[in-house]
Amino acid sequence: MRILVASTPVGCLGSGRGGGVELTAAALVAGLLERGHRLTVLAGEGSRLPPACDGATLWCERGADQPSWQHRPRQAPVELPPDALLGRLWRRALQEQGQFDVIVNLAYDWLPLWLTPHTATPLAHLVSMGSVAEVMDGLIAELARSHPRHLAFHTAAQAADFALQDPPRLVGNGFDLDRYGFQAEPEPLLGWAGRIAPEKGLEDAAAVAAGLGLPLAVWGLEEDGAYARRVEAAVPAGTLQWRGFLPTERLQADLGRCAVLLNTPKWNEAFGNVVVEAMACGVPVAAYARGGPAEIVQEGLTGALAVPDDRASLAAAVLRARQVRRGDCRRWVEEHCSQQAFAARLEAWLAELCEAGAERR
Ligand code: HBI
Repeated sequence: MRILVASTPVGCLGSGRGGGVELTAAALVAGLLERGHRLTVLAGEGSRLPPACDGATLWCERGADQPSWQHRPRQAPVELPPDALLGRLWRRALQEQGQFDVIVNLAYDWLPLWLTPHTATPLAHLVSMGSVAEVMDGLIAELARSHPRHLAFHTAAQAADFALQDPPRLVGNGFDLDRYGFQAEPEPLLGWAGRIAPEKGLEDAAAVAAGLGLPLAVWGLEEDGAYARRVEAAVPAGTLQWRGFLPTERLQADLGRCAVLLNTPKWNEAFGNVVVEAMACGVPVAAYARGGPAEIVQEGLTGALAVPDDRASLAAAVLRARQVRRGDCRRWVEEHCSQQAFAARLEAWLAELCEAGAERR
């Protein structure tokens, strides 16, 4: 198929500002290229794709980032900044749609979803988050009724946030596992990775690490500096080791040295990429039983699940996770989250959508 992938209007690909959707975009493009499809990526100016995506065409548009829905009140209206990147991305997608069999949308935004009944080329929306805004909840519920084939989600926990009539199309996520090295022998070090912002719950991981007397290495883009300072002030000096936002190659080399990764989402994390990245390096995960991570962490096999927001439960989960065989973590990811498995699920979704479209015409 000739596939156009319209990216998120929050940051450009490779900046880290787009969060998990950047990894998803890379795996989606590389995985579908491997299956012989023709890929074009439409993204913000300055976007870069990893080498595995070299076979794809990259179109870039300039413009102002969309404000992230994660940092807006739930009742916030849809806003378009002056010179909006989102408007430019979708002007270009509509202009060029005739060249493509399907357009895959990765933006969690009103405009692309609203356009679904009005395009000649079918739009396929991979919803990247759980419920974060009422206006988006309403539009997703409406689309689930009128155009159910056009929606896919990463996990059942994420899809359960929305009023869907039919069982949701779940595509999980995918990773280029060649980029992650398995490390059999850990150091007495705990790990935490993610955007450093309140919805990610770093304060709980810091408290548990301090309680266990182990250092906590922290990777991720410091989105909220004041929050980071508050977390650091609440634990003994030396507990936290700030490692910054690292490109995958360096992240996985560091991450793999951890005994356990702690995952502490305070929101309904749609998937939880860092959980899979850690397991790909052989690192078991102690996670709150909430959102996507609760479907990825297999209790006793790849890690341990804790009662959400309960630090004592999380500490106990860390001790159970340390007993897990690290090879089982890597094997589970190879079986469920490889780029190849993800691309096969995506192809099935897109092919069915295109066939349905063909019938309708
Ligand atoms: N906000 N408006 C908007 N649009 C997006 O595409 C978007 C977002 N916030 C976060 C986000 N995408 C990605 O970080 C997801 O991977 C979570």
